[in-house]
Amino acid sequence: MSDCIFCKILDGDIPSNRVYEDEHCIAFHDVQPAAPVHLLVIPRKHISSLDALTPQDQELMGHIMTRIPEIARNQGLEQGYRTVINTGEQGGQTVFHIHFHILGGRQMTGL
Ligand code: DGP
Repeated sequence: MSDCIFCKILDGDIPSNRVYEDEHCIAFHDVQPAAPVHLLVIPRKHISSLDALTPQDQELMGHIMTRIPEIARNQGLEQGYRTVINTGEQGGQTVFHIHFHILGGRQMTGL
């Protein structure tokens, strides 16, 4: 998607601080961190949001979910972390390329 910020990050057209990558996904630091450690994990495939998932994406989503603990551990989040997926405007989604937030490095409160 030519106008997608995260596709541009994937292509290297927008710089990012990558901490993980494989053939299906990458993880990088969020530019507006809401916690001492705030990472975003995104699939290489452009999928706009949870709402746009199809059955064909099941394996890809499972792959990302099973990589998250390893990514979090490698960033020192052995004490725990929060994962968030915002969906749609009212869900607080601002970038329409599906992404998993990983937040940690402090006590998470509320929801
Ligand atoms: P959300 O609100 O759930 O759609 O989260 C989008 C996140 O993406 C938000 O926390 C800020 C982050 N973000 C937006 N633009 C960039 C960027 O160019 N680089 C990085 N690293 N993060 C970005």
